[in-house]
Amino acid sequence: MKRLALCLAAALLAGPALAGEPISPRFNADPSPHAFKGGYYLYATDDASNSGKYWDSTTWRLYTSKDLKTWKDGGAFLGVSVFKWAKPDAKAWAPEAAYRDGKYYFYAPVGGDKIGVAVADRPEGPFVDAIGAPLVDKARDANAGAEPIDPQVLIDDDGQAYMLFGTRVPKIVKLGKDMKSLAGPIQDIAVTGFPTDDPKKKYGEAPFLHKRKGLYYFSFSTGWPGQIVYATSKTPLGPYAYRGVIFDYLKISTNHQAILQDKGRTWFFYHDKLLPGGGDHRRSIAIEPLTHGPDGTIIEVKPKAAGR
Ligand code: FUB
Repeated sequence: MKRLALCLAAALLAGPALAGEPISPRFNADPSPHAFKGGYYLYATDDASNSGKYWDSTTWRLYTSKDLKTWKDGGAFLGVSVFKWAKPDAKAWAPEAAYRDGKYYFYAPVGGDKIGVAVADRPEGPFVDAIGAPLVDKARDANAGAEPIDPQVLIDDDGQAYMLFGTRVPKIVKLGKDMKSLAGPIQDIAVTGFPTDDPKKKYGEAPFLHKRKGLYYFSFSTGWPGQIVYATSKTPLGPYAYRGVIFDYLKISTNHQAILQDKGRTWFFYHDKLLPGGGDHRRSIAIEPLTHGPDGTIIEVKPKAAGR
């Protein structure tokens, strides 16, 4: 028994296998995966340093990998303290990162009402506040919505960057070429064609936009608890037409996905209650392959991970 426990611990420390196993023995959530500099960088909410009763961590975590299988813990690489305008105990929620013109940008939801942007020369930092003020501020910006959180950035093929964010009403805004300014109004994203027989099918949080074969895929969680569903459009600003479910409800209150396209393959990142002691505020990130049908439909992801 002791030997089995030791083997399990060693396997976790050595790095989990792909397909549904937690990427780390440490709690983490809200994946933001990127292929940067020939490696993989996964930015995350820190679920190990919160109170266990709420998502009140004030730092973000970074994990790196060469193969998506073995992940190295890069630690608490950044905290809300980098933003001098943030309260010291402001909660650090689902982050995002992007690369442009030799710089790495980190989009940080701070305190539930602001999104900051930090910049670095390397994906692991050190990051500094890029503008000395929030990029989005609920109290300052028209149509920022009730809760400007969960930023996600897509740089389109024509170079235009879009940032999505928001709870209950999805928002999208063009970013300037500098990646640290808004280049237009914050707009609501319209989704049409939700199934009328299921009132729970509506936008909740975790907006994510990816593009495949010229089609824009907008995925999101339907709420608390939430399914991950998706809608498509031929234009980034929408309107989007509902297409179906990517990932079913979890036995925890939040569901939050990210999609990574790299080297001809597509990966679905999510969090769930996967480690002993896991739960609503003690989540773990895992990865599954994502596949499409011949018509572009996304095939629902059904992980076989431990704990399911
Ligand atoms: O981690 C805190 C919040 O939980 C995130 O911002 C949401 O997307 C949900 O996953």
